[in-house]
Amino acid sequence: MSTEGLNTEGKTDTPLRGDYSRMREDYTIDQGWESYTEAEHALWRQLFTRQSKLLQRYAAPEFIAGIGKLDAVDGVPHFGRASEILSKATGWTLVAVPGLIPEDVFFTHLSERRFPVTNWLRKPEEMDYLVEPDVFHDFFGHVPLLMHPVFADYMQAYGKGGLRAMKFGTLENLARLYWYMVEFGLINTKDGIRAYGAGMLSSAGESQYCIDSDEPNRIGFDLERVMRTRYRIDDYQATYFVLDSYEQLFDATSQDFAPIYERLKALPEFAPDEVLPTDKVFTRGKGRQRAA
Ligand code: HBI
Ligand code: FE
Repeated sequence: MSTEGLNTEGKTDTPLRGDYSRMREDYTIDQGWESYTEAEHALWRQLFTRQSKLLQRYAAPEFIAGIGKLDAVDGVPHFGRASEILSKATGWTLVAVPGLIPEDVFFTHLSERRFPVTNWLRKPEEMDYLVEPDVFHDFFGHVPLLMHPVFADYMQAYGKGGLRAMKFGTLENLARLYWYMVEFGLINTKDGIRAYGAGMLSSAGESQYCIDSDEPNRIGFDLERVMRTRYRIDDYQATYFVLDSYEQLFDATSQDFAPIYERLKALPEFAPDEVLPTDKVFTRGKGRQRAA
């Protein structure tokens, strides 16, 4: 299986850092849990502790509930043991992968309730930012919400939708849905807007930024609006989209996308920082004040 041209999550053809030499046909590998060093387990605990301190203030309650049941505090989690907990909750299991995998392989796993989790951990100097998702991003960021029945159903529906989108050649629209609503999604709660997206909750900076900062827009979720909005991969988001409920996301993704794709092909795309007159605006940002 080749990995060249593996352009995923907006990444260009930078060489992938995982070991793809031993993977199976479906890109899965053995996690190699026995090979993690004590230094890696200590780095995991450091990352886990830092993010956990932020959850009460910034994370959605369903995320907090999920991570609390996954027994991942003491070190890099064992995917087999975590899968036993996860499968009892929602029928999902985790499969170890060497890193980013082709879209069709990724969608196939999701459509069969398997979540691919990278097996390598970042280096200490990458505490605050790394280019490719590592085991901390994938596990701490993505797995807690797979414990939530409605979000778990959404992720399977997303995988099935992805396989269909590839037939229509409309992957870009669906990748935006994943980016904005799986990696960087917000949800409105009785205590205010909270973060549930994997990309923000695995990042100390963005967990706080997405809630506290007056720079970004926060706009009510609308499927076609999200599918038409470009995103950037190398900075905090200019716009975050806000769910009323996870059911809203599941319902939006359970419909037939074909007519939507037809409509979208004829319509213009939006820049990441645009605000439309038709938007349900929670906050209109003042824009990114990048350090000069
Ligand atoms: N591969 N391992 C892994 N993890 C991802 O999150 C992932 C991927 N490949 C493709 C991909 N995400 C994105 O292109 C999604 O939009 C499909
Ligand atoms: Fe991710």
